[in-house]
Amino acid sequence: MKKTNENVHKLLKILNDLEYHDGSNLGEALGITRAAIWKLIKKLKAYGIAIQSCQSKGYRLLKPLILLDEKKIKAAHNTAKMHLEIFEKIDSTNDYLKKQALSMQQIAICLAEMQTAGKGRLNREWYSPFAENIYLSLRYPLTTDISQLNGISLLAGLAICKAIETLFPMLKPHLRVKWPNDVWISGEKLAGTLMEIQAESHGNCQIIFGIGLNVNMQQVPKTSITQKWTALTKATNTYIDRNPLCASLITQLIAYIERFLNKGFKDFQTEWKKRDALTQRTLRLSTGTQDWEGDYLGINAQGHLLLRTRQGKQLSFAAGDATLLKY
Ligand code: BT5
Repeated sequence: MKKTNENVHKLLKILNDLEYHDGSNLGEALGITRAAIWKLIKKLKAYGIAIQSCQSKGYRLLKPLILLDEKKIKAAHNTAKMHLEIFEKIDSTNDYLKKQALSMQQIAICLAEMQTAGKGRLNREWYSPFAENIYLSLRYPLTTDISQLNGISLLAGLAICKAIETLFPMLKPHLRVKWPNDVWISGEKLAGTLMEIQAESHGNCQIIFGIGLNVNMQQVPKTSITQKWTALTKATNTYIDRNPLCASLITQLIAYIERFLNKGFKDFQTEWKKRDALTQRTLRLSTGTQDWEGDYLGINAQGHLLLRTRQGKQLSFAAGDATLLKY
């Protein structure tokens, strides 16, 4: 686990013009040796960054690459209330916040350029390549009793949609939430969320929202993602600076949590319905121990999924995986 090296920031700022830069000139600009530049380049290549090396001309970045930048992300927020950390490489941003014992009064945010053990639900893997996507966790201290938090995990997907459409209004008609924790564009997974709760002995609890949002990812090794996926770059046809998006995600997530604390999940039901990817679909619901098939009837005021089975029985589920069936 380490914070992003300042020299990596400086080097990429120069290479972002996609022109060749000679090792000695780069060394001069950064105040380090040519050998140190070579080492940085080697590290970036090992992270999967496409850099062309040419003995006579130097180094050239093949695609633009803007790193996460604390100043840009913080500029949009009241930072007194917030503790923000950005890592170059970490196991899991959610796990990091779970291990930290920060003041209960502060909202804590952890971002990383890459995760080596990014996780989904039920210990599934979250594929997290370097500097392509957003891996963000936000911890929010609560004094609410856990029994009052029904449905809160569904907020993250709604907040992601809102954050994206604020910056990319043309995507609004295409963004969908898929119960319980996905954001989809055209039936492909754009983002996944993982909510974890830690209860404290004196009745307080910490809630950690983890967001994995595909931004500039274009290709993945064959076996790393086991379902259809997409990324914002595909939907917008541009390279996207992740910094304004991170700021927007933080703003919206905090706003949605605070609205939930004031009004409860009921207040989000209409919004969920508008964005629901499962409306009028037939699906298979797997709980891990059993599978059910039937018609989707929406979600209830607790955020539970409602299903009418083929036998006409109505069931509600607090957790599970939903798969669309084509009939
Ligand atoms: C999720 O789980 O969708 C929750 C993902 C949460 C990831 C964030 S990243 C920041 C924070 N820190 C963490 O360690 N985690 C959170 P689930 O519904 O179980 O979906 C997992 C499945 O999604 C995998 O089995 C793959 O099929 C698929 N998947 C993995 N990586 C993906 C990616 N980058 N894009 C789309 N799908 C992916």
